[in-house]
Amino acid sequence: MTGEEILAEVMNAVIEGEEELAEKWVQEAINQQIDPLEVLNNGLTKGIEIVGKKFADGYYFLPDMLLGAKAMERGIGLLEPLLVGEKRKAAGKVIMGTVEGDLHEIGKNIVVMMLKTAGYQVNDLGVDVPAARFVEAVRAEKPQVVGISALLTTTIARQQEIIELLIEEGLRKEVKVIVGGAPINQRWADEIGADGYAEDAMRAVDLVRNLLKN
Ligand code: B1M
Repeated sequence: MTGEEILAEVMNAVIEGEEELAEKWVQEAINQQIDPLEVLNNGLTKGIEIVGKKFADGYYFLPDMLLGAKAMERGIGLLEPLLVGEKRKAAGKVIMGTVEGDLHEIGKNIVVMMLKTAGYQVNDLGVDVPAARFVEAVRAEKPQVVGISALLTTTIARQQEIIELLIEEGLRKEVKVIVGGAPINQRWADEIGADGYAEDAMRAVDLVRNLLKN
């Protein structure tokens, strides 16, 4: 089997929501020494994007989306140790979470994983995180960066709420704020006064690196 065929099987396992097949084919990709990032981007992520499209088009329902997410998470579980590698001295501290009312975590988890790979210490607050919890974590843990993920057009306003609360509490100058998630763009980031926006996990790492240089 070629690498491309294996990646297609990984993608199909996510589309079909087959956790065990996702594990089988990701393991096969690892055995064939396919770059783990390629398995993530051209196998698992491609699959979940198609799941999202089928949902938007009315062919898939919520349980199908959930099964796709579970298959993707199983695959990521196998890739994570290969991507994160050994622990190094922390390059900086980042707090990350998905906003209140939003349960989407796969993208945020990938950003967390990539930041750890790049040597950052990351405290992942999880999903459905209230603004006050972000602010409390900034106060208590003094990170250099706080990352806020949102995947729903109905929850992106929460990113702004967190920035406003940081201002109110006198903490805004203490921390850089980055935002991301499928509905987010640079214009929104500028509008709410974030320090940066990243379209994907690799760019999020570059963004953090650049912000901490200045
Ligand atoms: Co939902 N969902 N979902 N969902 N879901 C979307 C987002 C949607 C676009 C599907 C669609 O209609 N096509 C749609 C949102 C529409 C909108 O608001 N515009 C949607 C909807 C409507 C919903 C529900 C409301 C459905 C319902 O109940 N009727 C519901 C909401 C629940 C809630 O949150 N309160 C819901 C539920 C779910 C599941 C729970 C079933 C599941 C999530 C499971 C989980 O996360 N454990 C789910 C899934 C899987 C999806 C899709 C299919 C995939 C999301 C994903 O994981 N993508 C999604 C469709 C899609 O996005 N194409 C969809 C893969 C991931 C790698 O990409 O998350 O974009 P992404 O992350 C990227 C970048 O965005 C970026 O880097 C990541 C990696 O490269 N990034 C950052 C993300 N965060 C960042 C932070 C940063 C920087 C970069 O700095 C801080």
